[in-house]
Amino acid sequence: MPEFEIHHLKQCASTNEEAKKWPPYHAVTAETQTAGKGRNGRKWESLSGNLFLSVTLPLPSNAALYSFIAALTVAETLGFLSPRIKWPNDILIDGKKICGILLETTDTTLIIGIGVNIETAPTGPVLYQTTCLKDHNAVLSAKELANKILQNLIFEINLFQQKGFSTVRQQWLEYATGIGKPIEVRLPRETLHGIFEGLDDTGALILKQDKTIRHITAGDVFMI
Ligand code: BT5
Repeated sequence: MPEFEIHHLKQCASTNEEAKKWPPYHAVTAETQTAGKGRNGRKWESLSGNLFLSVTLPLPSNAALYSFIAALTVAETLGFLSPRIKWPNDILIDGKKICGILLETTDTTLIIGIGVNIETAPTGPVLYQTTCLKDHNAVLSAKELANKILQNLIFEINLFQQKGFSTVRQQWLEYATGIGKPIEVRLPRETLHGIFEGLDDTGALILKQDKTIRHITAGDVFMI
């Protein structure tokens, strides 16, 4: 897998949108985003001093699995802060969200967008409590962090391509929060409760309820 060619912008609407203009193996970073995106049309607060990074890869048939590869990559990169992963790909430190990841596709590319709070965590209304590297006295510039994430991403993708999802899944589970515990899963039309049993081989969350086992492919997880 080749190195990423990096493009740095002062400001843009969203690094994911900028990345869509490039072929595979390019990376876009920006100092600020004016329209940072989360999942399902949600907003990503994009204050200056934080990391906004999007990379392009050739569109794989198993694109959804890259969500776990990306989360594992960021968790490994922030390993010195004992991070946890909240399904599928939020990174938490002390139970607070420090990183969000958004996967998008075009006809030919997979875009992985990674936002890490370095200097500031938003204080407004958020789904989940937030934190930033500065809260943990971690001194790392956006550029240094981007370079480390890109290096680790190449490593994890190579590993995945050689060994398959089971290796990623196993490592992901070591970082996962809430395994074996009661959780709430908010879906667009219903809210489910159950025990978080693990991850199946497609990356779906296995939720054990009284009489059923459900495999959830999209939703927001909350610890109870
Ligand atoms: C995500 O969505 O967590 C994916 C965020 C991806 C952001 C990156 S930045 C680079 C690239 N360019 C983009 O435009 N996007 C990607 P989701 O799971 O839907 O979480 C969004 C929710 O997190 C919001 O509704 C808020 O509640 C909360 N939130 C917003 N900004 C945040 C921040 N900076 N830190 C922590 N939580 C935040």
